[in-house]
Amino acid sequence: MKDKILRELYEKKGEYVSGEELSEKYQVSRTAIWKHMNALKKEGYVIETTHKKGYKLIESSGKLIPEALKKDLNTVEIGNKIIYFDTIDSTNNYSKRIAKDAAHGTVIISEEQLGGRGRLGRNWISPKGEGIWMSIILKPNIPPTEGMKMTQIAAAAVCNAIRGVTGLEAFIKWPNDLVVNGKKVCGILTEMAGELTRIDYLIVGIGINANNEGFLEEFQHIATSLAKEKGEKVDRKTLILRLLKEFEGLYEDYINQGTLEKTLAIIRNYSAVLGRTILVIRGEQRLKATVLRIDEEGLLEVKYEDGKRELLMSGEVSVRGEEGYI
Ligand code: BT5
Repeated sequence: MKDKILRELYEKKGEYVSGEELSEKYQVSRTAIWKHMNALKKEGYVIETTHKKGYKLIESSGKLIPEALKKDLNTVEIGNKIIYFDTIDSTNNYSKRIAKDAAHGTVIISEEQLGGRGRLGRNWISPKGEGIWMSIILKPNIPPTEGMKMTQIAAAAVCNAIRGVTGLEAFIKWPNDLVVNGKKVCGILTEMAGELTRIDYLIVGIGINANNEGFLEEFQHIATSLAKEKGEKVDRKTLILRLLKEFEGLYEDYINQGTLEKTLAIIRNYSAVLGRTILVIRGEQRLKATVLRIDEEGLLEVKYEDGKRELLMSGEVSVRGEEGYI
């Protein structure tokens, strides 16, 4: 009920909504409406109340609720439907639960994840209200072998969005991280379901440390947030809107042209690894290598110390800097 009331207030933001009308529409008492309004105020919404006219939403609480986002969203398909949670296990897990029946482009956002996931069963720390924890459900007609390209499209879109909105110099640490000043600000987890020859759906999970203030001791040397690097808070809504727009542009380009050209241009231009010496990590094994190029499929070509060359696929390896994270 509280959500329904919030939606009503949003639709008429800046105008009064009468308590009486709400109570009739939803068949609840005016006292119940008043209690819900108080609960919303406690959550940070600024709601003006006058005895005669009713309730007026002045300011949202900075939460990423769909009504607030959709008002300014400038995409065709991505984000047409936005599902929002205050808290959830993981937006990727939730996406999996609904993906079969969900429309292409559905976006799932949560203020907090209690079981946020990274690759290979690793954890992703997702504190409440601080970051952008979201997933996009995609249903492209492409072979499963192409699925991993979505990670690169997402990385390029996040990179452009961070640069455009914050002015920070974000770089892409192949294949799925974004770094600012050598530390991780974003991770991407792409998951897929389907058969050998056909994708049922893809889920692109994106975690951005927007306004995180502190990190657990164990992550302090590898993780940072946009706010920490910029010295001021970042408007999460503006960043998401830009990200979805950038993502849709690059995605459509790939689907229509069949090439990753635009995405690759961004990935190469803002690469944190091209031309550098890195460590290639596969399970327990760590090998020093020089990064030669990112090929037309988005694979990373490296040259090991013994002269051998290899094309790395994104799913199988991690890369690190020789000394630090990158
Ligand atoms: C990733 O994995 O970087 C993918 C992260 C994807 C998170 C999004 S949030 C929305 C969606 N729903 C989910 O459940 N997941 C996606 P990986 O490359 O495996 O990196 C994971 C490692 O990053 C961890 O082992 C930590 O060392 C580190 N880490 C964990 N939380 C972090 C954070 N908030 N910021 C920076 N590093 C973090």
